[in-house]
Amino acid sequence: MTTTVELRSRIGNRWVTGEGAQVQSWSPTHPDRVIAEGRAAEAVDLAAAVSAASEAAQAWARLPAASRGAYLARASALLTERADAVGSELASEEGKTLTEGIGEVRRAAAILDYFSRVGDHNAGSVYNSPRVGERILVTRRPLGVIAVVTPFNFPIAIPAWKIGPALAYGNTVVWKPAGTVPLLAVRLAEALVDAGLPDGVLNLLIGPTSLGSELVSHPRIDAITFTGSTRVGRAIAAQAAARGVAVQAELGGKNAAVVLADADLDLAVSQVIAGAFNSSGQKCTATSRLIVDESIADRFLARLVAATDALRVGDPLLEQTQLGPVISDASRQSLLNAIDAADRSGVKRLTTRAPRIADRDGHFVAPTILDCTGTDHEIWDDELFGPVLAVKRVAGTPEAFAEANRGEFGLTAAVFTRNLGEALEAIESIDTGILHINSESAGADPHVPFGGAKGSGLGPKEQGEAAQDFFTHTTTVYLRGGA
Ligand code: UN1
Repeated sequence: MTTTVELRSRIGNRWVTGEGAQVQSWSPTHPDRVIAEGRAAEAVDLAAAVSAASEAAQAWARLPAASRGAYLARASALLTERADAVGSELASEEGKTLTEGIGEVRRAAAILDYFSRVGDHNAGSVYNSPRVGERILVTRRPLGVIAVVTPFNFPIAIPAWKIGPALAYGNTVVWKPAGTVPLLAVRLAEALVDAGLPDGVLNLLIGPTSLGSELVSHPRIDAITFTGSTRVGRAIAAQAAARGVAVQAELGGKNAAVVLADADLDLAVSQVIAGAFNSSGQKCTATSRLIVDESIADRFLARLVAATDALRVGDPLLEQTQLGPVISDASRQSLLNAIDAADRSGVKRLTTRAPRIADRDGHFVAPTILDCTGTDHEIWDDELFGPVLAVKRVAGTPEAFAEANRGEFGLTAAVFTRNLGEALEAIESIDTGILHINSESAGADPHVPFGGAKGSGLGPKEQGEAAQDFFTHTTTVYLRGGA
């Protein structure tokens, strides 16, 4: 991409140039290249956006759900039409490969398509009454104005799975996307605006992190949906609890892949590589810990390491590239520092390529596998958010599952086995929001719940029917005839 795109916020019925400082997004591949620029929204813009969302809320809530869904269906069709162009912008701005970028735009379209049809789903329930001539209905109402705060790593899919259900269930939205990926936010908002969404129903604020903090503490916000770090999510939740505002927070992960003695090793190699290194490991669902039975560890790790050393790292827009850069220089530095610190304390690097790729400007980190067996280094427990896989060898299934349960997180896990009994035991003993048996730890379908256990999440899960639990509240109606 050679031309710089102009960034604007969406407030009420207008695309506006913000009142704040100049902001840019930069290519993580060519860090001197500006992808998009404009002026940040400021306090006055935020106030205008919240007012616009409040004013639009009642009429939007009263529209038939099918009519609300029709806007989402049109936006989904527009995104599908634009998938190649927007996917390429995604790869340029965020750094995941072109295939992943286009795939993510299509995924966002599929998510909006799913939520376009929830008007046909169950909208409540009916109970018998202990009294004559009465029924009890449990109906659903929207919450009002939702603050949506989203991370950089899925710049269009995560916003789609928050904004889609927020709107489908009758809420209006003020959205603050990550400062590193504003262009993709504009592209999703454009699809919804071009679909004819009524004014004020979706508002987008381009700007720095501080703007997100102001948004979530605004007194006219009725609920907050957030994806990001456990630290920030808990701070938002604590503050929101003091004001009685509901929070849905998708937080960190340190997800294990467990390869048991009887696993299909070819399958496990390919799935662990996908889980650990797709999107350069920048997924809260990425495989960042590998727990492998010692009886097959040498064989398995030899294959895994060879395949990892062969991954092609480079410009995400080139077809042959399998791993792009990480999002920023700060992220690259902190990954390299963590690897160095592990190195110094006896953790063994199994991959042969040096993690630091010195001959390129971009924020590249080579995919790296570290053997932590017999050590107690924090790299086993801390979320790094990059292409780094920590390994431990264990003796048997109980030790493997105990190790998978270790630590503060519980977002996803993957278990590789051909034994149904072991698979059932995994379901019983691993405390996680998502469990994959014989597939990689990342990925999520729109029609089923997504979210974590333990420190990985707060509040109702996302997507599927679970989204209704967060984006609506119930009204219990004791219904009698008037006579
Ligand atoms: C996926 O695994 O495809 O931030 C989605 C994240 C998650 C989404 C993961 N909330 O990485």
